[in-house]
Amino acid sequence: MAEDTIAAIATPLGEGGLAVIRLSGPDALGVADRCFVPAGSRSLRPSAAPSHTLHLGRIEHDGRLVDEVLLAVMRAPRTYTREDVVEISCHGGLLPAKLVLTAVLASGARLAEPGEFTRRAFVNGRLDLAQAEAVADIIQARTELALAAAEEQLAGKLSQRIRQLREDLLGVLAHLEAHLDFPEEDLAPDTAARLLARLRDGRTFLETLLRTAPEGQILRRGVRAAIVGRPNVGKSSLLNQLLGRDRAIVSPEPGTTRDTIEETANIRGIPVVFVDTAGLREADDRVEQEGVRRTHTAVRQAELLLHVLDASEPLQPEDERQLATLAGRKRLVVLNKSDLPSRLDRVPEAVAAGLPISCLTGAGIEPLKDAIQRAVWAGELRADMVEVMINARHQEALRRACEALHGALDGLESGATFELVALDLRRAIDAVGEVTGQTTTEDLLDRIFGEFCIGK
Ligand SMILES: Nc1nc2c(ncn2[C@@H]2O[C@H](COP(=O)(O)OP(=O)(O)O)[C@@H](O)[C@H]2O)c(=O)[nH]1
Ligand SMILES: [Mg+2]
Repeated sequence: MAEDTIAAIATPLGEGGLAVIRLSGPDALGVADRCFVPAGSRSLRPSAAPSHTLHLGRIEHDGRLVDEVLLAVMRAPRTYTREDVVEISCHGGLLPAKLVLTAVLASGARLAEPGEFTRRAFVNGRLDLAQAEAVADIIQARTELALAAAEEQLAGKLSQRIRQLREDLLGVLAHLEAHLDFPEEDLAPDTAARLLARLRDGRTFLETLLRTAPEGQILRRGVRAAIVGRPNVGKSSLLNQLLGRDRAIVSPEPGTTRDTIEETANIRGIPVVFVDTAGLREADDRVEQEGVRRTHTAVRQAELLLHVLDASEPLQPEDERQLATLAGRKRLVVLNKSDLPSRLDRVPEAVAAGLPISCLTGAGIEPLKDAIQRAVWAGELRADMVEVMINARHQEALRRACEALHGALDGLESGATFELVALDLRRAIDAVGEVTGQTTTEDLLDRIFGEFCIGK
């Protein structure tokens, strides 16, 4: 258990109805006693109050009133951090929250580091590492599907399976190690077969988990999709249609969009970051050249391209050039202005298979969203998939675990010494344990919790 008491503003900075200042540590109640004056003569000081009770009063600093507040007393161990926790709700707004925090710090608390509350929850065994990461995912979730996945992870769905796997592998290791101690006894053939089967099951399970990684990444980070095409074909109009609001300037004047615009839209539960680009043409003026340069960057970084063509005009040489340049990329060809008579004839296959839409009438936008979903999401959106969606860190650890397990299996099958097999198996077990934090290092914890916001 930590020895010092930490404090931070737990709500976003800015104006609002309420702001919450959170304290955690062995002296949380003592700190509260020193700056909180309960309302009413018979009210209890925080340190005398029962757990999980709420108290009206005021925060004072140097004898002066700071703000009228509600103070929640939560005693260890049934708290977020498993330490004594005090939460002070004051009036929203930057100044009240800052001054209450100042009063709390002057009363003996220390300013918390980013993620330090959640780190304490982890260190004190309230959450494992995958669950702690889920807290950050919940805060950052941009679609309900992403949130559902993060909530499942916080509830421990992934952790349970990882722990089970680790237990299974530890069981096999125990067998091997017992045998190492008595090398003169041969392993009974049926025992050997059973151990092999358990390791193979473990490997299959790891491979299943690893297959959820791309979707897990998508839900957490979103997918980048660049909208490209010649000027005036309707790229900015398409961005606005996909967002359901006017974000980009639409104009009959070619070259209106000079900078790239990025916005996240919820496409069938998937957060898609759409980038409206300036177009890929040769530009003469400086600003437009810079716009074109940024377009190239956006195209390079995108996982999906929406290539917009104007169906009310014949295909231009510039369209054909771009179609050829981007042929190797994951892309959807979109035939805009389908409300006008089509003048696209004798077109290449990629164009013939394009999706007709009209940004003017909204026709074809819903089928386009379906096509975007299919293009970025390999499988179906199934509820049981959402239960375990590993993140990039889990993926890296589990890939190492899988490799080590392959080694152990090869060893067993080819009759390598048990010492070598046990070595591989131990590596696999350690790597699996990294996911939940059963094996961990201070560096890793610094990295994970350093990405949290202060007050979480
Ligand atoms: N008729 C018709 N006009 C459109 C459609 N989409 C865009 N436009 C018009 O085409 C022009 C260029 O649109 P804009 O979105 O600025 O194109 P961008 O240069 O590719 O970003 C504007 O005058 C739009 O109103 C459409 O589906 N039908
Ligand atoms: Mg534009």
